[in-house]
Amino acid sequence: MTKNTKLLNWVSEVAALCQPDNIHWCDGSQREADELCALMVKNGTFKPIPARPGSFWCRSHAGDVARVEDRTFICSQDKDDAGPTNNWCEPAEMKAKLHGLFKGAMKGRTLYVIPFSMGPIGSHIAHIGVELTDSPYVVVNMRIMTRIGAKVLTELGAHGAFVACLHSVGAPLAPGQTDVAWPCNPDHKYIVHFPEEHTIWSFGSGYGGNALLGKKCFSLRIASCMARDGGWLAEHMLILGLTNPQGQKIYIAAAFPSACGKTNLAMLTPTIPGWKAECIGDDIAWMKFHSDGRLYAINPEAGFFGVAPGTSLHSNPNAIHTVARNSIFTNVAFDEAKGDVWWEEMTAQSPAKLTSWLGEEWAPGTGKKAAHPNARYTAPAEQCPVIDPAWQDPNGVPISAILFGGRRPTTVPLVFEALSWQHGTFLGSQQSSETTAAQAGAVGVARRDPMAMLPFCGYHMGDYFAHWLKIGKTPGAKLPKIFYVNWFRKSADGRWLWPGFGENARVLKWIFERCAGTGKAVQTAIGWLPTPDALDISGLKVSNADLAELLSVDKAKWLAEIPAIREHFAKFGAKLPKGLVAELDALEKRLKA
Ligand code: OXD
Ligand code: MN
Repeated sequence: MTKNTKLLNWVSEVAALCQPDNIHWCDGSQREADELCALMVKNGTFKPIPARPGSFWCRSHAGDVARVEDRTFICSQDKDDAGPTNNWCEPAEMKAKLHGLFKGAMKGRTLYVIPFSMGPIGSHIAHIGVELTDSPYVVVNMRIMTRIGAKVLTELGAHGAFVACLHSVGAPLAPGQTDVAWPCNPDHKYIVHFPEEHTIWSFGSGYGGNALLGKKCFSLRIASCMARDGGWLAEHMLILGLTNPQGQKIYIAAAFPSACGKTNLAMLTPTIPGWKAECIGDDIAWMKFHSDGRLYAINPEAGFFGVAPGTSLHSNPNAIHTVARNSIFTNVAFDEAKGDVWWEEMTAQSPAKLTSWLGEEWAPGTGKKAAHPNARYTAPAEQCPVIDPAWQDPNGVPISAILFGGRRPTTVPLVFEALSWQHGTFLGSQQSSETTAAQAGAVGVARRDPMAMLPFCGYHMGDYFAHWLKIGKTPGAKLPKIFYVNWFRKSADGRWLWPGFGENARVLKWIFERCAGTGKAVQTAIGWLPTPDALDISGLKVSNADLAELLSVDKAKWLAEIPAIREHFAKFGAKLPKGLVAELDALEKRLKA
C-alpha cells in the first residue's frame, strides 16, 4: 500500500461518492490479471482464444465502439484556454453534473485502484497517474498499455504527484441484479479533463481511449498542457529507429491522424536491402530536451491498442506476430472452427462462418462487416518482433526527423522537407486528412487536423502552435528536421500512385540521407523535394510518369489550398501566431512567383 496521503484521501472520497461494494488496489501481478480474466470469462465479457495463448475475445455494447469526441470536454477555468477545437464547460458546473452521475455509480461493483507510469518507471521524461475504475476490462488493458502496480506506488512515494483519473462505466447494479457482458451507460457519456488540476473524469463508456485514461486523456490532452508549462512536447506520434547498411542509426517521430497507417509505419519491414527499422512506439511521443540540445523521446505507453481490420501478414506482419499471444481483441469476429479471431483483410479469403462482433452468425456476402471497423487488439509492446532495444531506455532516444502527413488523394507530394522549424510548424498546423472509423461520425471527409492533435490538444491550439514555435527558439537547441509525407496519393483515374507499406522505407531512406547531409533535393515553392534520382526506386514497379506525378508541385492546386488554410487559421483568432501567417503569406508569394 501507499503512504501518499493525497492518493489515500482521493480514493476515500471517490469511494464515498461512488459507493462500490469493494476496493481493490492493483499490484500488477500476473496472478491478479489471471484472476480478473477468469472473472470476466465467468461473467461472459471474455472468451478465451484457443489459438492464442493468454488471449481473450470481447464484444462491446453496439453503442460503445469508438472515442466520443462530441462528449469530450476540456474544462479549463477560462473558456478561451480550451480554444475553438475543444468542447468546454465551466469546471464547477461540470463537476456538479458529474457528481450527480458518479453518485452511487459503482454500486454492486469493485473499485479498482490502478497506479500506472506513463513511460519507463523512474524516467525523468515519464509521469505517474492513478486510475480509479469499476471495470476489470480496463484493469487488464491498462496492465498491457502502461506499467502498473506496486512498483509505481513505490516510485510515487509519500509525496509524489500523479494525474488523477476517475472512470466508471456508469452502470450500477442493484442487489441481486446480474451484470451484462459489456456494462456502459447508453444515455450519458462524459470524457472530461480539468487541465489546471491534472485530473480526468470519464463516465459511461468502457471503450478504448474513453476508458483507458493513460492514453489519449493523460498522454495527450493533460500531458500537452504539462508540456506547454514545462517546455517539452507531448505529441500524437509514432517513434521508429532507422539503421542504414553501415550501421548508423537515427530516430524518427511521425504524426498522422487516426488510422492513417501509423502502426504500419511504426513496425515497417523495409524492402530495401540492408536497411533496418525498429519500433519504439506507434501512437504517442513525449519529447524533452537534453543538455546536448537535442530532443529525446520516450513512448509513454507499454503496449499497442491497434485497429485490427486491415492488419494482415501483407500490411503489417510484425503486428500480426505481436498479437499471437497475451492479447485482448475487442469487436473482432470469432471463428469457432479454428478457435481464433478474424477481421476484414486478415486473410485474403474470409472463413465460411463466423460469429460477428455483434454476436450474430456471419457468412461472406451478407454485406455486413464481421469485425467493427474500429475493432482493436491490445498487445504488449515487448512482443513486437522489431521492438527497438532502446524502447525502455529511461533517457529516451534522440529524434533527428519529425514527419507530418495524412490521407490526401491529390495535391500533396509523396515527401518534402520543410525550409525551417517555423515552416515545419506551419506544415503541421495545416495538416489535413480524410476521416476514418477511429472517430464516431462521417467517414471519408477531409478535415484539417493540425499535428494530428485536433481531438487531443488539451488547450487552445493557437497557443499550441505558439508553443511549437517557442520550442524552435530554445537556446542551444539542435532541432530535428521536419518533413511532410503522403502515402495516399491517387492518379486522376483513382489508382494508388505509391505502393506504401514496406516501400515507404525508400522515403525514409531519403529522409535519413537529408539528416546526414547527403540526400539530394531541389527547392520548390512548398519546400525541399527529392531530385528525380534521389529516391531509391531500384526494383520498384512504379512508372516514371507516376513517380514524376508523386514528386511534382501543382502550383494551381496548392494556390487553391490557400483560402482553405486561411479559413482554418481564422478559427484561432488573435492567438494564431504571426509566424504562421508569415509562412502562409510567403508560401502564397512563392506559388505566385
Ligand atoms: C487512436 C486514435 O486510437 O488516434 O490511436 O484514434
Ligand atoms: Mn492515435
